Amino acid sequence: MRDGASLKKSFLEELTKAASLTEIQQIRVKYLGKKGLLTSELKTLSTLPAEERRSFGKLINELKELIESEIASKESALSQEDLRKRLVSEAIDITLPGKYTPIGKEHPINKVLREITEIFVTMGFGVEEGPEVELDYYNFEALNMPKNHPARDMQDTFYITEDTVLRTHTSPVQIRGMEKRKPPLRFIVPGKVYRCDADITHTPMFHQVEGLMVDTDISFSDLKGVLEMFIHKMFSPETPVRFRPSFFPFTEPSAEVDIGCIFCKGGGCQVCKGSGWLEILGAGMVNPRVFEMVGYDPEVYTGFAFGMGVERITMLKYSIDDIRLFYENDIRFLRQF
Ligand code: FA5
Repeated sequence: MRDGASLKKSFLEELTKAASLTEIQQIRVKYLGKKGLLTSELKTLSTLPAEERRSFGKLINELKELIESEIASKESALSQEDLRKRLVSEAIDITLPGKYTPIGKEHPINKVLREITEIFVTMGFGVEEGPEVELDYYNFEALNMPKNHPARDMQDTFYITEDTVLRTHTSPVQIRGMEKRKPPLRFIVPGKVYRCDADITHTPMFHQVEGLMVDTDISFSDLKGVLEMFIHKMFSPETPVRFRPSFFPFTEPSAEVDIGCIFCKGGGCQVCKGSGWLEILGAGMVNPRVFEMVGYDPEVYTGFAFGMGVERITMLKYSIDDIRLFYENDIRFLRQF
């Protein structure tokens, strides 16, 4: 090496070519590392005649300083360049208009389901769920509708197999709930149900909320009290309520419950077909046959049950005249609630 010129030359050439911090690091190791070129030269110092040592040592030191300072300035130049490139590529144009991300809303049916649930929960009712693909036994048989019972025709059923259906109502969860525990009990069942049915007031999938209360001394007046309280909270405290005799195989006696037409206030209009009343749910005292099916003694226990259509209640609450609007997913319609 002696004058260090060739080492300096090759170092400077390599450094000029280096395009990344990693390459610079490799050059540093090559020259200044433990086994680096300059380090090996330094090791030869002790073998030199005394008169040469001083000047050679000086040369090595100068080279070392040069290499270090060249590397440092190249490193800083590269980082600056890096930063400049990043600033350009990540630049944000703050004058561009913002991107609009629409915020979703709760579906009106879910909103009303939640409101119904909250009202019953404040009255001490629990909340139960059951399967939507249901056994014929729970959907019909245990509800006092044996095979070939004419009442089965009241609901147009989607059959999956001979013994499995898409549940046509939430009433099978009455049976499942009673099988699970002993009275006293009171719960509601919000959920989806299915019927082969479609027009402006019917859809193949809709929602019901079932209610069941069983104890040793439940009477029809308890049913009236609970439902009146629910209707007054759901609509308004002045809403008139009427119970009309009806028939369901799983309740006896049975009733259909009407509220005073909220459109014409009872005067008679197209919606209530001139009657001044609108039907909102079916209800009744639990048929003793149903208690027998779940092993409750009908001599000891009485109870009431009811089932309401959630779409129907939502349509009345918000004056909507076509049930299909709920399921067309027109955002302009859904945003209104
Ligand atoms: C029943 O489903 C009984 N399980 C209700 C019941 C429960 C009675 C407990 C007694 C004791 P119904 O078939 O009437 O009853 O249906 C109840 C409500 O569901 C109806 O008042 C109506 O609001 C709604 N409904 C029925 N079919 C459809 C449909 N295709 N689309 C939307 N709503 C419907």
